[in-house]
Amino acid sequence: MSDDPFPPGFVWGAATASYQIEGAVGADGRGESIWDRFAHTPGRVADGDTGDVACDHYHRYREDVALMADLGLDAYRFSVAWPRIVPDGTGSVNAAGLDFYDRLVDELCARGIAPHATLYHWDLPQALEDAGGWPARATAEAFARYADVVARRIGDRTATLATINEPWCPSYLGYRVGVHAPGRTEPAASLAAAHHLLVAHGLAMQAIRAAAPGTPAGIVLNFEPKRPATTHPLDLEAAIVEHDQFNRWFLDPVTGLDYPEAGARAWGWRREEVLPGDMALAAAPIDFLGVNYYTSRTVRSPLLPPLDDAGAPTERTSQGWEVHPEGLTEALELVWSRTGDVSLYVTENGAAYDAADDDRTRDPERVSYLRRHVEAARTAIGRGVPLKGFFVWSLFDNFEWHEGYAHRFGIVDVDFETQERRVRDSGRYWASLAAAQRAAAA
Ligand code: IFM
Repeated sequence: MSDDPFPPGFVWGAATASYQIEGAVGADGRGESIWDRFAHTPGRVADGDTGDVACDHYHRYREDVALMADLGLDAYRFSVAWPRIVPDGTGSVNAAGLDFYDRLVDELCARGIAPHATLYHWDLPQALEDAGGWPARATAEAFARYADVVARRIGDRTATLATINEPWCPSYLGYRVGVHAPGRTEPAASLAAAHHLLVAHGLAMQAIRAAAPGTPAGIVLNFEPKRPATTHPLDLEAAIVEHDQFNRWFLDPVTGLDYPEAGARAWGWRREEVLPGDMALAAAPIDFLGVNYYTSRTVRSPLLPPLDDAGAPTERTSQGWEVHPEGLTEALELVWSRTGDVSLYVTENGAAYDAADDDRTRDPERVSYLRRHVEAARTAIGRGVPLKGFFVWSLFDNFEWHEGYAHRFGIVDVDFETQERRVRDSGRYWASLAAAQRAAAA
């Protein structure tokens, strides 16, 4: 591995999201979110887990920021819970909710940690879902108002503001496959949701520009390079369709291109919800694009007999996700091909591994995973990618959506009985990497 320093000013951070860590779901006027409803519906989340308490970060944010300072993080990426700010999605603004993020941002700034806020990391107010959810255009309009409120309050102190995190997940997993909230399995609604998430992004960009003109604003997308299983033309075709539907579906419109053709054709999409002006809205100029990367996927055409890959020597995390560090370089180069000089961040990268019974802070696999992905990011920079920072997912073990608390992503171990936090070896690795890189750049 190379010892070359990353570019001066490169940001080393850690990321979390509101519903995954905050808990305090009934505190201070917060409204119900689709994840509250979903998690409390029997059979939806493994072991009946919910985010009711999670890491109790809402009450412990001061200690948590102190821990970030101990780790020497340059930056912290968090998300704002929409139902804390506008509890029913469209009605009055909840001052106590805004106050919480105001205090959090102040605490971070006081400790010299740059706050990077995301406005939507999937906790839609339930009242908006009851009115149609993301398949309804009105949800995008409600989001713009919420973006304005948040940007006005904290945008003066945030290092960046991202509109939406991984729109593929709420649209595809939430409305097509139904494993995420709101648990709907409606293909047409899923495509409408995907489009309205981009409309919401565009409207929110306008709101942020007006309310916090000096704050870099952008969006966060997830990427998963697709490899055809064989050179059979049907495998090649299947990989292209998945690449379009996953990697290009949001990236292309955000960067001024149309929805990718092969993916749209395979979905039989009729574009009925695309109104004049929408594509220009989706392509609002951005200051940065966040890249979330975890894994790559080998694609086999459903028209060919399945391949028996049992026993293949593929390295996987405890969730079964393939470990493929080169895929991060590929994802960054793909994005760069569309974004040019726009700043990129790795806004999420990390892995779930089971904690050892004897010592929950020993996590050699996670250290190795992170080291190799940091190298992959370095390779991308060497090829010219304007990468400005790297946020590990996640600062804490947390609520991993429909998989509950079974999978641990934290560089800090959380005991969910006692709320004790203990820094793992990966946390120490991240701290020493950040410190060494800062020293080298000084
Ligand atoms: O936990 C999630 C996060 O909320 C979004 N990106 C992927 C992570 C791991 O699954």
